[in-house]
Amino acid sequence: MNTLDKIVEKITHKNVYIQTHNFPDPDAISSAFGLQKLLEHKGISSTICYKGKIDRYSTMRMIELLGISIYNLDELSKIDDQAEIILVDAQKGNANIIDMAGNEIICIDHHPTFEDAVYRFSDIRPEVGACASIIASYYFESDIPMDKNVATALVFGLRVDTANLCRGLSPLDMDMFYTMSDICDNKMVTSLGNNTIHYNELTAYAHAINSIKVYDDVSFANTGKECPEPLIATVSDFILSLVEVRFSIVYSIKKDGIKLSVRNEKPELDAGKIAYVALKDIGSGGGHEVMAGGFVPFDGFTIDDEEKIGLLIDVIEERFLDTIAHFAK
Ligand SMILES: [Mn+2]
Repeated sequence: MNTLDKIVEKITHKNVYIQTHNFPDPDAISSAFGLQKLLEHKGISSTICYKGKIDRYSTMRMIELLGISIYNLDELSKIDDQAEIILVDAQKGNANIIDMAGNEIICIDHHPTFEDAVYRFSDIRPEVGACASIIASYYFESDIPMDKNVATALVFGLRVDTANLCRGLSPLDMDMFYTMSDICDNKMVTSLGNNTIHYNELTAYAHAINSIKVYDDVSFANTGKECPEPLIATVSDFILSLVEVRFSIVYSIKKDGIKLSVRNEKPELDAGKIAYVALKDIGSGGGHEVMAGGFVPFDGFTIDDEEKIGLLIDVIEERFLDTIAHFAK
């Protein structure tokens, strides 16, 4: 019995929900789209849904060009408590996914598990670079033809999650990339990959470049007020590409606190641990060795109190530098 049959066997409804993590990225959306077509092949219809916003230009463009139907949970009518939900690129109980109405019966993901959850079926492979590769493998395993739009979406998702085949790449990712490159629209994949920055997003880069402070090889940069979360992360990737920077902390001042994105390329440091320790007691932080995030809420003041925010940023910087010095020993 192949994996798709095991999945189908656990579904009892005619229509299921495929839920991605909040603020879905190309990997999450292409995985959901690929799974939707597979289920369709088995006579099961599905609704792809998410919480939050899709605020990257290239992600929106992928959805439009490939004709992907995806719904914000806020625009869907009330969901039945008995609804069947398949989670993709996320796991139950994680901070990046809301608990929607219905039962999470199946989970397909490539993130490490932090909280144990029970599903009727799960395929969780943290060693794989993109969830899109797992979904792609179901097609070849079960000999179901993959259409061009699905291949294009999956290849784009795979490329984004593996930083163009340079980050966390597993043999499965390479295998799927190679196999799908014959099926997908390569010109469109290139175009989606080239057009990743929207004119409006340039201000976040400009703000970060103008505000950057570098201490040895650790940098702090501010993307400006109310910067969307995926963009803070992309700017942090960009800052890390500087030769002089090997540990990057990029932040944005949001309505109720400071949102941070951390990137690390020093093998002796762990970005997740450092963010966790540095922000403990004043906020929260955590993540992987190479990428992490955090949030520090305002304590009794608002986004307009420039002076208090300036002081809070000084505290955050000091805490990061102290924590890095502590772990570098
Ligand atoms: Mn992913």
